[in-house]
Amino acid sequence: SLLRAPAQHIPGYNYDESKIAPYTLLDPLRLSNGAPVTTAKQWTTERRPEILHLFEENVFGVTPPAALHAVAHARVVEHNDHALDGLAVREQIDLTFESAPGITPPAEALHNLRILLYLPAAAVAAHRPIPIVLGLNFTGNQSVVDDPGILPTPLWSKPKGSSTLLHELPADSTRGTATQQWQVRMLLTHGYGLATIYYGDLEADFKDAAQYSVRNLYSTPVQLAAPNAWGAVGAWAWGLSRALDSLLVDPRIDPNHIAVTGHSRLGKAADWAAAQDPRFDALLSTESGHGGQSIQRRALGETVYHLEHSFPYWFCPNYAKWVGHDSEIPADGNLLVSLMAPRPLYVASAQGDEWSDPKGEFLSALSASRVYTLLGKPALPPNAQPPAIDHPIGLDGFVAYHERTGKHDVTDFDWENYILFLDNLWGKQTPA
Ligand code: GTR
Repeated sequence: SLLRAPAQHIPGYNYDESKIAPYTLLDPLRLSNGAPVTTAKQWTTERRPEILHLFEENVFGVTPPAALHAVAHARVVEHNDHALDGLAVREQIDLTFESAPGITPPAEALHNLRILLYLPAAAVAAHRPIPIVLGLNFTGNQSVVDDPGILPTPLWSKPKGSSTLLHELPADSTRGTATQQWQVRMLLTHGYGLATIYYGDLEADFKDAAQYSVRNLYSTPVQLAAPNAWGAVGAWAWGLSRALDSLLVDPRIDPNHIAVTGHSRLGKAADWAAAQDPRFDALLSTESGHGGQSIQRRALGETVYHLEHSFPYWFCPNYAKWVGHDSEIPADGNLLVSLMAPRPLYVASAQGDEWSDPKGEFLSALSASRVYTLLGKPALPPNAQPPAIDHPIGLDGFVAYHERTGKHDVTDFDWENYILFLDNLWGKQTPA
């Protein structure tokens, strides 16, 4: 099923470092005309836009201007001052999107996004500005913590052997099933709020489900077929920015301390959201892998072929050009994470997730660190080596990395270190 972690070791793919064909990393500090980038201004005005454009044209597609100017109506549908035994203020907010002028979306197109927001009750009472972690969830808002007050919204599924997509309210038994992956109580007790949205509110994660996507509110079918049209990752990333719009106008929230997080395909969405939208103040990305933070030209584990074969709708049509040409892709993971600079970046890997190539993710963090250094922020030193398992590095700077024990997943270890990293940068929050 969709919720199952991918096979840890799929035969037919290379997992042997010694069998990687010689490769040269793309250089975040060299313009495509070959000129070196030596000043912060050159980075910001020349190289950064160039890299963003490479990702729009080759990987994720262009988020259309009409979508960036989306009109949304916000409505608080639920509010509770004593959620989670008094630990939290809980709020559930609906954003309803209008389609762009001149566009008539199919009747089935989605246009409602439900934000679940938890704020530490003590910080709200003390009027302290609250830092927030925002992320897309796989299994519905009701799954992130065992809280009967969470209003469930319909989830997408496709029963085995059927070709019909279902969009149905989840069973009560699914409440809190992703507690480990979200660690809501840990965040709250450390003074952080959590905002989360269900990715299926934006686009169903299935082949041939494009008619339901919010993309239809801003792009015509002809526009969606363009070689550089946005795909599902673009839609999910866009949704993160719309949730951010609503967090930024909430007077309880610290507008300068909003981190975005995501795991795996939703890590790719978080990477792409943070790359495009400088209002995200930090990126905490767990195992976003190939098409995310891994180095595609290493082709260790997942390949463009696999991504394009299984999930063509995640990317722009142009991405198919790189099938079998992993080593030539002009927009690679190290360039994607460099777009975070100079904002805090945490790259998290897992030892049992060879499919996403932990070393490739490390090399991306290391390569992007050069940009942070140019911009005057402490990051990984050029001679840094992949750290020992379960030993994060860079927690005292702007670029951190770890490879933890365990499989493709999000664990309390990931969250403990995300919190340490943010505490070091943003100041330790008063405990709840
Ligand atoms: C896998 C995909 C990975 C990753 C993962 C996930 O099947 O190959 O790139 O995104 O799904 O989202 O769990």
